[in-house]
Amino acid sequence: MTFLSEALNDHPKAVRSIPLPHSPVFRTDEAGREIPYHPSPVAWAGEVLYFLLPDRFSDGLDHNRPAFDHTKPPSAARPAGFRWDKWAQSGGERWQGGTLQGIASHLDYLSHLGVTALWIGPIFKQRRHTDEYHGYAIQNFLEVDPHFGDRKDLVNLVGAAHQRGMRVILDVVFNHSGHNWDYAGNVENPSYRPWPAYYERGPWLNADGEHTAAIADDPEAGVWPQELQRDECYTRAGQGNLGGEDVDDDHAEIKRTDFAGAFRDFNFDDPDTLNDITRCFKYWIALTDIDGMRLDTLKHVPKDAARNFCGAIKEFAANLGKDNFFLVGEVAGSDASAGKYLDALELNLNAALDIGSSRVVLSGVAKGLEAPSDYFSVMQPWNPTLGSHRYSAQRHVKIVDDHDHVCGAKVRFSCDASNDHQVCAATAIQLLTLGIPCIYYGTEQGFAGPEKNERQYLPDYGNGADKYLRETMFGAPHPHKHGAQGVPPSGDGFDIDLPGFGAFGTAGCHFFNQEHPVYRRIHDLIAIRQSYPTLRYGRQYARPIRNFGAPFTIPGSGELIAWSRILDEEEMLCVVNGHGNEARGADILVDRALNATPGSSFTVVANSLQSVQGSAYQGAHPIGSKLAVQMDKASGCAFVEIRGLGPSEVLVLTDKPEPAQRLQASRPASRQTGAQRPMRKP
Ligand SMILES: [Ca+2]
Repeated sequence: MTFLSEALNDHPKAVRSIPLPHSPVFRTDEAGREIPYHPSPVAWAGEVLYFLLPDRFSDGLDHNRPAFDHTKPPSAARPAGFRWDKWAQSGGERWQGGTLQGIASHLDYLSHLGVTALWIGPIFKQRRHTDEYHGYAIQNFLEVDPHFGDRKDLVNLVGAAHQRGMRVILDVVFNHSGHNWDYAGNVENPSYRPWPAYYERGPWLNADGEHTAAIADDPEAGVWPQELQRDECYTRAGQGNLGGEDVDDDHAEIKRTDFAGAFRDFNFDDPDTLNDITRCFKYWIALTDIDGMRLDTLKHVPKDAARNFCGAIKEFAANLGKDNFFLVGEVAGSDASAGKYLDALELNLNAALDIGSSRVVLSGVAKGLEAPSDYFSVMQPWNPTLGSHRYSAQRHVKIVDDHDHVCGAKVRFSCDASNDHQVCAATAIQLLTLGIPCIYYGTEQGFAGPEKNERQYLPDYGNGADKYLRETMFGAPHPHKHGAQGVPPSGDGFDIDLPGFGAFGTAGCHFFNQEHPVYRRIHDLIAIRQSYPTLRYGRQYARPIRNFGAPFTIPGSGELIAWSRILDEEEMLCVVNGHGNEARGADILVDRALNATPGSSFTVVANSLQSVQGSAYQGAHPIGSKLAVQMDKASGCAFVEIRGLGPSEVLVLTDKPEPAQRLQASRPASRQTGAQRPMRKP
């Protein structure tokens, strides 16, 4: 018997008594053959991540609903009697109904887009009486939340993803638990007590959120597994300030405070607590065969505890045959804090999410509001010496949008964008510069948020509410009822007084449209990234441009954004029009040493407008066209002439045009069968 077959139907109450495997055998098939755990990729720098919130992605029933027609105003897709305030209430306060089976039902949609790894928001069990649809308030660390399905659904989802060449990264929380108890005197959030002071724990919360002295054997009361029911597991320092940058002090307020929402901080001065919580997450690796984890709120975990957690997880995974198990950390607040954790945890942590100022700068550059040099200077420290690009390319997961926007306004990139595909300019920078790209669900459908004239009905719009980053893809007609009344399977009722939280203020229509112009552009940009190692592993150089014979310089905002990736003897030139309303052109500097031979040229291998228009494309620089490398006699610079690139459009060129078969040969077999629109060849 394998661990999987024994554990799938078990509901453990204690984590120490689970006989975790140390064998690389995941399961045995019907014939008794041993099937190994899924191996790790050689390099995560070659992956394309896609982040989704399981409550907001799909309930598996969207094939029964109409697709949203993006060529018509969203008002055409609003149910009768629609009210913005009720739509906003639905999005902020209710589970919408997404499931693990729903995610599985759209793996082909994701595979066709080019996604190679799914990052799934937390799927662990939340308190029944609350509506913590985001999943970051765990009540039972060894159960799947019933809103999402069960552990068999999760195992099946990971297996189905692996069959398509996709990996799965689970979002895990080990800084805190949910709001599972109150402080002595029935106080929910006492003010912060600095180290070493703390409070006494008060009553547990039962299934209805009422106080109870004992958990007894009630799986809905308090917290599970039982090892986490000891008082010493919790810091019990009350509610303090989550901000500040004293990330080096393991007893600083930002490490010890409960998290917003009365989520109780774990006390890692107690070594058993770290061992027990680590073992909970080893269990999920063994059970589900996942490929990596995204570590929530890592900045609030002491660095020693974080290093030990990551080391223990990596050792456990390596024993199962996952020798490059992926761990990416959320270190909120600043790029400097993220760098400190990367340095302190060394190779126990693969990467940090770029959610600090670099995310905001990337958006500004892509919208033509900031100079390209602002973004390339963010990456400059990654590339101080030849070879450091290899380090940087795998240590940063790049974000355009996510579910939190801990820095910047809490609205998606496409909100107030200049055109319907401007997000592709940002995604191109994300996909084609150093680092691991991560696309947030809905980006490929141009999710934006309510229009200006609609925001008057949304009193908390732009006011720090996360919900406007968390619309549903699947078009729930209605959300679940509040609390326990809405928990499947016994209380799977829907609240017909509220509309579902569909994108653009809609309900009842889905957004899985593979012909959407943003989806088609991103599809082709991912395909070109995956076809050329140079775009994944090459060195990176911001490229100066010039117009009308002026000196070459890195331009200001709203001009062409250009950079080269160089791998061995190949140079690839990436060009994005940073202007959202006007076409742009320029001479762009290229590498003279690589392209000095008379007759050298660059060949266009991706053209984002052609991705949408196909054979009808009549614009400049079609795929397959060549640009001669020219020499500027005065400066000695080599350059190419780019002209007439449309607003927010993207070009990719190479000086080593390859035989067409290279594009197919470099793509996994499963991707070829999933692709409905063949890659256009140079
Ligand atoms: Ca903490």
